[in-house]
Amino acid sequence: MQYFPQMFDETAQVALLAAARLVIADAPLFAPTMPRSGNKMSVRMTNCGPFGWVTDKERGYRYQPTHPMTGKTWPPIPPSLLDLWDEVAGYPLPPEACLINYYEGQAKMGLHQDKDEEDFSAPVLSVSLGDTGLFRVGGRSRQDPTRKLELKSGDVVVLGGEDRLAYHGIDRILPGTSDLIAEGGRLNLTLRRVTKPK
Ligand code: MD6
Ligand code: FE
Repeated sequence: MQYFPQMFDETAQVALLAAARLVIADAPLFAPTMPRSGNKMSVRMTNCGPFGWVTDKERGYRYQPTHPMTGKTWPPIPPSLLDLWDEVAGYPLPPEACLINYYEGQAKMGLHQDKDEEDFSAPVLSVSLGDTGLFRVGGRSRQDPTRKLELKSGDVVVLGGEDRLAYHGIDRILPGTSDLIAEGGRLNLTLRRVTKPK
């Protein structure tokens, strides 16, 4: 795992937030549900890029080229995120999906592995905006010990190599810790490769 605190300065955060708002205007945040149980996740999400990560009770976790509610293709990944990928991913092909998670209030993300991609040789890279998130990261077994990290607005995390399949999650957010997002809350944008290169 690599951690780059304050990779985006305030000006860059404002610009990335504006880009994220444009994505959300075209591809509205939706309330994902867990496979089988159908329980609602506490985050809302959307995507940009050729593929988006979605989940629902009937069909479970998957990537698909269209928004589950509008049926439209996802908007493109903002250029600043493609530049970030070129700078830190160390992978020759561009990201194919950018998942945008929005946390407000008590929202959290349980300990998980990102393993719905065909290719684990590419890292998964994330940018945080808005309120601080309490991130927890462990090892490749759910039982491995975990450590905590405060992800602040502008911070970047890369899970690659040995840690590509490390368990991680968000315990909670700290409301009121940033004034970047006027309505409060936290956005996390994760860039991924989805397909195996031929
Ligand atoms: C979050 N992040 O920060 C959740 N996944 O809200 C992730 O699930 C994540 O930060 C893969 C790589 C980096 C991440
Ligand atoms: Fe993840």
